[in-house]
Amino acid sequence: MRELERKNIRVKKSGFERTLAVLLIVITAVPTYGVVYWYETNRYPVVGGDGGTKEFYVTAIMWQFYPQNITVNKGDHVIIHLTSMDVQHGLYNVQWNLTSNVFANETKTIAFTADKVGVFEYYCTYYCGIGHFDMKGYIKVEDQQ
Ligand SMILES: [Cu+2]
Repeated sequence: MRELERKNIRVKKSGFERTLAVLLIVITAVPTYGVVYWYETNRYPVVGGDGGTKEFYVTAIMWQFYPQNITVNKGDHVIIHLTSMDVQHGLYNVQWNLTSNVFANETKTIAFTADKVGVFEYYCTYYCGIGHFDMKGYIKVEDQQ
């Protein structure tokens, strides 16, 4: 091969080789992305709280909340510190009437008692770009009984 290159002879790659190269990239990239995405949206960074208190940091960034899912137990006092990484974002949840509004690099804290069991959605209330209407997060409240 090197000998051929030195003699300035072009080694042609077949279409099959190119297809194989692209396929290998796809085969390795897709699961990597999947694992990273799953990890980022499913870890529960409980940063504090003892007994009946659970405390979370939630980051709003175009156009997602990280972590997207948080899990608590019924009866927990939940504290959420919401931070925006880029532009203005809002937060609204109908079950506990949670409202918040954060500018870039601002953090605000909301708190409530998780007195209902189920999966509850909250969403961004401030138009922040094309993905705004899909910007949602979920609070899962589990019954301990
Ligand atoms: Cu938004």
